[in-house]
Amino acid sequence: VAMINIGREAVENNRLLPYYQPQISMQTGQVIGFEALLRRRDRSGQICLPGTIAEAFNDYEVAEAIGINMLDMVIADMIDWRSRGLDCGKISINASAAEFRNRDFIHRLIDHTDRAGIPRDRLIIEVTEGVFVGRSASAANDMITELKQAGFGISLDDFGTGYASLTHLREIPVDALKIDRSFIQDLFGNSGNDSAAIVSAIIKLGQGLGKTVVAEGIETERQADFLRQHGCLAGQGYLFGRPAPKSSIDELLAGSR
Ligand code: G
Ligand code: G
Ligand code: NA
Ligand code: MN
Repeated sequence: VAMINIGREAVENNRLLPYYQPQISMQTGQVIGFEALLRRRDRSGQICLPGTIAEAFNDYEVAEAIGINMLDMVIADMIDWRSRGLDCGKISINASAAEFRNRDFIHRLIDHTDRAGIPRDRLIIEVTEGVFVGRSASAANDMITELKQAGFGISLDDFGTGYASLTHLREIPVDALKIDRSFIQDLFGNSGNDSAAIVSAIIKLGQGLGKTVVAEGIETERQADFLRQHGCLAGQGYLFGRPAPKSSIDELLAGSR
């Protein structure tokens, strides 16, 4: 009996969709882009809790199918925004380890963006360190280098929670570091002094390396103030906007035009 994979089922029934969360310039408060985040509808059309599809990524074939589906939808949305004269800025998409095992990934990205007439630097590929672990690590390094050479942006997600991240910073051409939200959320919490030291060090590290630093999971003005004072230029989090469906983003973009 074939195992039912909730991800495959969702792809086949067109029940996946991207939500978009704004990324903000911490200096001006302006939207500089969005992160596309995968969401799933249940049979009744309700949006399921994020995370209820996480285990689908354990099956590499399904993970790849989800990635293809997601890219199709995000590109279609970018085409629609452009056709309506709405500037969505840079769009970040999350890549899974499965996609890095297969060179179809880079071909697909180039094909989709070029056919849509979207400048490649409008798309940022977010990778976690999971991509660099295991047998295909050096292949993943090579593919990131190629993605960068092709003109796409590269962002290191959940920075600070993986391991050997500093080595990766020397080996792969990363444009941006995203400080993991656990550090931001603890800034004034139980080990706030430690988190503050870590956050300010990551910001300095990014500055020294000439990389954009994005703080994620910002929920309070107090956290935002700390980050601004320490020179963090970009932020993302509920304080600025929750992940939202395209229709809401349309309104946001039309309102700020
Ligand atoms: O918003 P949410 O709780 O669903 O995000 C949970 C995790 O899933 C995050 O780590 C995020 O990076 C990841 N994620 C969200 N969307 C995608 C996607 O389209 N592809 C992949 N591979 N991961 C995603
Ligand atoms: O790993 P990644 O950074 O892609 O994870 C993104 C996840 O973080 C998504 O599930 C998104 O819904 C969630 N998220 C975004 N902003 C906030 C926030 O301010 N607080 C919390 N708790 N989660 C957030
Ligand atoms: Na991400
Ligand atoms: Mn993250």
